[in-house]
Amino acid sequence: MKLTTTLAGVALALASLIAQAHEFKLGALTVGHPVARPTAPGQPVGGAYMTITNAGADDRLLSIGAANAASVELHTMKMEGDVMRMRQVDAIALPAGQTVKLQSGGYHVMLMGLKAPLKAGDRFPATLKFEKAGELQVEIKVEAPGEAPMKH
Ligand SMILES: [Cu+2]
Repeated sequence: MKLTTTLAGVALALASLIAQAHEFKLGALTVGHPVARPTAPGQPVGGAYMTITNAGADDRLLSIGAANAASVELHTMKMEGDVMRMRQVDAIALPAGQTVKLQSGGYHVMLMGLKAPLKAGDRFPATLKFEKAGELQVEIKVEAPGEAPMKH
Protein backbone atom coordinates (compact mmCIF):
# COMPACT_ATOMS: atom_id res chain seq x y z
CA MET A 1 0.00 0.00 0.00
CA LYS A 2 2.74 2.42 1.01
CA LEU A 3 4.74 1.74 -2.15
CA THR A 4 1.67 2.20 -4.34
CA THR A 5 0.96 5.54 -2.72
CA THR A 6 4.56 6.66 -3.21
CA LEU A 7 4.55 5.61 -6.85
CA ALA A 8 1.28 7.44 -7.42
CA GLY A 9 2.85 10.53 -5.86
CA VAL A 10 5.87 10.29 -8.15
CA ALA A 11 3.62 9.81 -11.18
CA LEU A 12 1.60 12.86 -10.18
CA ALA A 13 4.75 14.94 -9.72
CA LEU A 14 6.02 13.85 -13.13
CA ALA A 15 2.66 14.59 -14.72
CA SER A 16 2.69 18.09 -13.30
CA LEU A 17 6.25 18.67 -14.55
CA ILE A 18 5.21 17.57 -18.02
CA ALA A 19 2.12 19.76 -17.80
CA GLN A 20 4.24 22.79 -16.94
CA ALA A 21 6.39 22.19 -20.00
CA HIS A 22 3.31 22.00 -22.22
CA GLU A 23 3.12 25.62 -23.25
CA PHE A 24 3.40 27.71 -26.40
CA LYS A 25 4.65 31.27 -26.85
CA LEU A 26 3.94 33.98 -29.38
CA GLY A 27 5.49 37.36 -28.58
CA ALA A 28 4.19 38.39 -25.15
CA LEU A 29 1.53 35.66 -25.11
CA THR A 30 1.94 32.29 -23.42
CA VAL A 31 -0.65 29.56 -23.91
CA GLY A 32 -0.43 27.10 -21.02
CA HIS A 33 -1.45 23.45 -21.03
CA PRO A 34 -4.14 23.39 -23.73
CA VAL A 35 -6.31 20.31 -23.10
CA ALA A 36 -9.49 18.82 -24.50
CA ARG A 37 -11.77 16.42 -22.67
CA PRO A 38 -12.30 12.86 -23.92
CA THR A 39 -15.59 12.30 -25.74
CA ALA A 40 -17.85 9.27 -26.01
CA PRO A 41 -18.37 7.62 -29.42
CA GLY A 42 -21.04 9.54 -31.31
CA GLN A 43 -20.69 12.62 -29.11
CA PRO A 44 -20.43 15.45 -31.65
CA VAL A 45 -19.11 18.19 -29.38
CA GLY A 46 -16.02 18.45 -27.17
CA GLY A 47 -14.69 21.07 -24.79
CA ALA A 48 -11.15 22.45 -24.61
CA TYR A 49 -9.42 24.55 -21.98
CA MET A 50 -6.12 26.43 -21.50
CA THR A 51 -4.61 29.44 -19.81
CA ILE A 52 -3.45 32.48 -21.78
CA THR A 53 -0.99 34.84 -20.13
CA ASN A 54 -0.47 38.23 -21.73
CA ALA A 55 2.76 39.97 -20.67
CA GLY A 56 2.35 42.67 -23.32
CA ALA A 57 -0.36 45.08 -24.48
CA ASP A 58 -4.10 44.29 -24.65
CA ASP A 59 -4.99 41.64 -27.20
CA ARG A 60 -7.92 39.38 -28.00
CA LEU A 61 -8.34 35.74 -28.94
CA LEU A 62 -10.48 35.86 -32.10
CA SER A 63 -10.78 32.26 -33.19
CA ILE A 64 -9.39 28.75 -33.06
CA GLY A 65 -9.12 26.28 -35.91
CA ALA A 66 -8.69 22.51 -35.61
CA ALA A 67 -8.75 19.99 -38.46
CA ASN A 68 -10.56 17.32 -36.40
CA ALA A 69 -13.70 19.44 -35.94
CA ALA A 70 -16.13 20.93 -38.47
CA SER A 71 -15.93 24.22 -36.59
CA VAL A 72 -14.55 25.61 -33.35
CA GLU A 73 -16.43 28.12 -31.22
CA LEU A 74 -15.48 30.32 -28.29
CA HIS A 75 -18.06 30.07 -25.51
CA THR A 76 -18.82 31.55 -22.15
CA MET A 77 -21.12 30.28 -19.40
CA LYS A 78 -23.77 32.55 -17.95
CA MET A 79 -26.42 32.02 -15.30
CA GLU A 80 -29.90 32.63 -16.68
CA GLY A 81 -32.21 32.42 -13.68
CA ASP A 82 -30.96 29.27 -12.01
CA VAL A 83 -29.83 27.60 -15.23
CA MET A 84 -26.24 27.71 -16.46
CA ARG A 85 -26.18 28.32 -20.21
CA MET A 86 -23.45 28.41 -22.81
CA ARG A 87 -23.25 31.30 -25.20
CA GLN A 88 -20.96 31.86 -28.16
CA VAL A 89 -18.73 34.94 -27.99
CA ASP A 90 -16.98 36.77 -30.85
CA ALA A 91 -13.67 37.04 -29.01
CA ILE A 92 -12.06 36.63 -25.60
CA ALA A 93 -10.34 39.72 -24.20
CA LEU A 94 -6.72 39.25 -23.05
CA PRO A 95 -5.96 42.32 -20.93
CA ALA A 96 -2.33 43.46 -20.58
CA GLY A 97 -0.50 41.78 -17.74
CA GLN A 98 -3.24 39.26 -16.98
CA THR A 99 -3.80 35.53 -17.20
CA VAL A 100 -7.14 34.44 -18.61
CA LYS A 101 -8.23 30.91 -17.75
CA LEU A 102 -10.39 29.04 -20.19
CA GLN A 103 -11.96 26.48 -17.90
CA SER A 104 -15.09 24.53 -17.14
CA GLY A 105 -17.78 26.98 -15.96
CA GLY A 106 -16.25 30.01 -17.71
CA TYR A 107 -14.76 30.82 -21.09
CA HIS A 108 -13.99 27.68 -23.03
CA VAL A 109 -13.47 26.28 -26.50
CA MET A 110 -16.10 24.08 -28.13
CA LEU A 111 -15.10 21.66 -30.85
CA MET A 112 -18.26 21.25 -32.96
CA GLY A 113 -18.83 18.33 -35.34
CA LEU A 114 -15.95 16.14 -34.17
CA LYS A 115 -14.78 13.79 -36.92
CA ALA A 116 -13.72 11.10 -34.39
CA PRO A 117 -14.00 10.69 -30.61
CA LEU A 118 -11.28 12.38 -28.56
CA LYS A 119 -9.37 9.72 -26.64
CA ALA A 120 -7.33 10.36 -23.50
CA GLY A 121 -3.64 10.50 -24.40
CA ASP A 122 -4.23 11.75 -27.95
CA ARG A 123 -2.88 15.09 -29.14
CA PHE A 124 -4.01 17.24 -32.03
CA PRO A 125 -2.87 20.56 -33.51
CA ALA A 126 -4.94 23.72 -33.32
CA THR A 127 -4.31 27.26 -34.54
CA LEU A 128 -5.13 30.19 -32.29
CA LYS A 129 -5.73 33.53 -33.98
CA PHE A 130 -5.08 36.68 -31.96
CA GLU A 131 -6.13 40.17 -33.00
CA LYS A 132 -2.66 41.72 -32.66
CA ALA A 133 -0.17 38.90 -32.12
CA GLY A 134 -1.31 36.87 -35.13
CA GLU A 135 -1.48 33.09 -35.34
CA LEU A 136 -0.03 30.47 -33.03
CA GLN A 137 -0.08 26.73 -33.55
CA VAL A 138 -0.48 24.70 -30.35
CA GLU A 139 -0.85 21.03 -29.57
CA ILE A 140 -3.94 20.16 -27.56
CA LYS A 141 -3.71 17.12 -25.30
CA VAL A 142 -6.75 14.99 -24.58
CA GLU A 143 -7.00 14.51 -20.81
CA ALA A 144 -9.78 13.43 -18.47
CA PRO A 145 -10.55 16.17 -15.88
CA GLY A 146 -8.86 14.28 -13.03
CA GLU A 147 -5.60 14.12 -14.98
CA ALA A 148 -5.14 17.88 -15.17
CA PRO A 149 -2.73 18.92 -12.40
CA MET A 150 -3.49 22.60 -12.97
CA LYS A 151 -7.08 22.09 -11.87
CA HIS A 152 -6.04 21.40 -8.26
CU1 LIG B 1 -19.67 25.56 -24.79
